[in-house]
Amino acid sequence: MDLKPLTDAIAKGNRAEATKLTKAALDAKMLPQDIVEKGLVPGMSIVGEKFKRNEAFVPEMLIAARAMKESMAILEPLLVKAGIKPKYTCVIGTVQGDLHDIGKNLVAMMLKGANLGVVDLGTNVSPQKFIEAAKSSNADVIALSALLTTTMPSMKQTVVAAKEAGLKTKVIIGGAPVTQQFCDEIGADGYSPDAASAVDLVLKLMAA
Ligand code: B1M
Repeated sequence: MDLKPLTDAIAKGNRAEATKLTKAALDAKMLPQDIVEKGLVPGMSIVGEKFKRNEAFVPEMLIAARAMKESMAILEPLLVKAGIKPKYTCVIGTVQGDLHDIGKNLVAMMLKGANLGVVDLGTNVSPQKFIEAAKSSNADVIALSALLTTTMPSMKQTVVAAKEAGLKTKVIIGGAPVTQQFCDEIGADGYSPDAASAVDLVLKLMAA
């Protein structure tokens, strides 16, 4: 079965069509992991690329992510049954003292859209909580979001805590006041300016 119409349905955020085509792909005996990798993920990539070029905005991403979520709800039990897990896991959260979560949620959605495992710790997350979650989920990446200049120091504290804990987990950072220069200053492993680029960054770090 050609998965291009499913990819297009995700990119357009057409939930009903995406659900129908996901079921049709299963009826056609396609493997759930192939439906995810070759049907759903490319749809989110299309939206992500448009977002980077300012051709799509937050609402379009939210709508596409919702369509992806509904298709994933059909596929997830089958993936679990088959013992298939995402290749990489990211722990994500907004740093201590900071309650902004709209950007962080977008990043989490794009990571899920790329079929990465996501442990979302929410907002106001202490360095210790990031480290504990990274250990318990055996995470490959810790992704930190901050929207306040006053909470950016918590990013540094988390980078230091990860090093002190001897974690091999990569720490990446983002959020409106965060820059590549700040990333270099605090010794984080990477910075991304937007949600779609966060996926590219994780995949680049994992490939290295
Ligand atoms: Co607040 N707020 N806010 N706020 N708020 C800002 C951030 C502010 C710039 C407004 C201003 O003064 N012009 C200012 C910060 C100034 C500064 O420090 N530089 C500010 C302030 C001061 C405050 C309070 C202190 C206000 C007060 O109480 N006096 C207070 C702090 C509360 C707290 O956190 N402790 C506060 C509260 C709030 C609300 C609760 C009312 C609400 C948050 C609701 C929520 O998130 N659930 C809120 C909002 C909505 C904003 C603005 C208006 C919008 C933020 C937003 O969601 N942007 C914001 C002003 C503005 O930006 N215009 C402002 C949309 C979002 C999609 O963008 O989060 O940047 P963003 O995410 C992007 C990228 O940055 C990137 O990807 C996303 C998508 O591309 N990204 C990552 C984000 N995280 C990433 C992580 C990564 C990678 C990329 O990991 C690797």
